Amino acid sequence: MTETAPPPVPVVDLVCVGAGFSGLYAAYKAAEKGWTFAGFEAAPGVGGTWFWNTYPGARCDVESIYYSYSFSHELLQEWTWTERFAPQAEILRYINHVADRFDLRRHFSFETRVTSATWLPDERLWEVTLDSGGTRRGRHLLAGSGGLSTPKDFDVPGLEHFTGTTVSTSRWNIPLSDLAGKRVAVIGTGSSAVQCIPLIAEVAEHLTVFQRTPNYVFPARNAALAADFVDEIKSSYAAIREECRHSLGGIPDRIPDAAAFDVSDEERHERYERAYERSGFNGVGGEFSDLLTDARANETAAEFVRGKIREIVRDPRTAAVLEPRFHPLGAKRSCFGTDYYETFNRPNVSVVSLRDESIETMTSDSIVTSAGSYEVEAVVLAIGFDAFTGPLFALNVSTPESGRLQDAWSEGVRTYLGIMAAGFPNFFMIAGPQSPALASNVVVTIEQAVDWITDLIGHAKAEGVDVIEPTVEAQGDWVKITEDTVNQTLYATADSWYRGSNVAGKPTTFLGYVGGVGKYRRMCTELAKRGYPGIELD
Ligand code: N01
Repeated sequence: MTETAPPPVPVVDLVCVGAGFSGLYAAYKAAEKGWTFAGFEAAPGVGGTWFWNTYPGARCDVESIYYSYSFSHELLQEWTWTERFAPQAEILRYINHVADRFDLRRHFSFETRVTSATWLPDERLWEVTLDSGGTRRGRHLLAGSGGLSTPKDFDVPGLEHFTGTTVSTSRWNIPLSDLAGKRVAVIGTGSSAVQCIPLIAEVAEHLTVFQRTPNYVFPARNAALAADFVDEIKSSYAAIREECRHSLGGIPDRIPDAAAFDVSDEERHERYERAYERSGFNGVGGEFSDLLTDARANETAAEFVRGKIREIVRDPRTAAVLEPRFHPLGAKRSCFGTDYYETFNRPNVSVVSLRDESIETMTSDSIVTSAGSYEVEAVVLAIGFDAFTGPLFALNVSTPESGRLQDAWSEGVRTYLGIMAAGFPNFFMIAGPQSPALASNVVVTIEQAVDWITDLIGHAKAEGVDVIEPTVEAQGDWVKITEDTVNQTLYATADSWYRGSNVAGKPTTFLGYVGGVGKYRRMCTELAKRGYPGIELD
């Protein structure tokens, strides 16, 4: 009997990493264009971030009627959101619905992680290595791996000594009831912590919150969506979504009509009160035109929030610890919670300021700080993500000429439009670093990026060329635009994942374009119309 070699695996048009919002839409577009597509997803199901982030209270702080796809009129009409801010489970149901509705699952291999991606210059294609042992080749490589999908390492010594329950918000894997009756610590006070703290407080015997930087937390004012409101939205969904595409942050703009000091102190306070009731990203932080550009103006809004904290939190010492004083309002992501500050009035909740006492180590049953020791039975790590570059570097993208992406970016991120990188042909990041993803309703950024990338690939195909790469000059221009834009704002003044400064040793580059999704879209569309200057087609 003669052995026959297995048939060669065909080269696909697009290899894509991730089956979240990005990868699913890329698969949809590829199918629409008749291109072959091979997607790889480490999780057993679709959803990306929304598959993994199942901690108690997880929900999106962008309103559900905006935080969803806009590419299909039928989809917009048939899906009905039930709450102003959708909980994680509902968003995951939605993403599963989309995958089924458009038959997208068949394009993906699940429980399959891409461990490296190598450009083969002679063949002019990418070869990805999979943790299942195989490889796959494609003409173009798309990273739909998300910006907030690689959990940050806990950079405090001693966690390995702790013998109680340890769980991280970004990989939550226990029922909340496992924390019932226990002495629990939550480390971190970002968006994830703000959402889970009130729910953990309800079941824990005692909850100690270890806070390094107090945040500005606004009441989310989540509520069920009334049927007539949903009907009204659906009757004008197309127009609403078009407005989002041309906005600043991917939700309808609420253009401020005044600067903070254009109005009297009384009027300013009244307006902050109304904005506080409204909540959302168009709340207090969006009330005046100069809140993100003028530190004095910003301080009026910051002090308003501190006043709210003093009103809500009964113990003045606790209130003082919770008052945000170390960065301007909005310079790092504001948080939206339900009963967050009220939770600190509970007798079973206390807060430790890590600015006054730092964590030195952990023992089998305690967190030891410079001032004392806190006995706990469970530790919840809500310490955030190695944003944008973490997921990209995990792909070990490399070319023979440029080496690995992490080496090319060793002194900071350099992209063209947050989509491509010079030296890495046919490699496309969906909602990547230096795109508007960081400061926008990310679904709007994702749809725009996938549309633009697939148009560009279609253009190259039509021209009969198969290598697409931005020039170093065009990339330098884009990096400068992102820097000049952010340097006009207060974003540049705060340490956070926005700048990479939350991860030890990570070069600090601002990881987003903050000029607005509308302006960005216009620039990208103009470049396409002009035949993609700044990109070499070969
Ligand atoms: O992470 P974070 P997150 N010791 O980086 C602290 C999106 N999101 O998962 O500020 C002690 O914001 C850290 O302190 P500091 C959203 O875009 C959205 O909460 O670095 N503390 C901080 O308090 C968000 O911005 C939603 O001083 C340590 C916290 O941990 C992004 O995801 C919900 C520490 C980390 O906060 C990330 O949010 C959830 C240490 N060693 C997430 N290391 C919604 O849509 C870190 N910290 C509602």
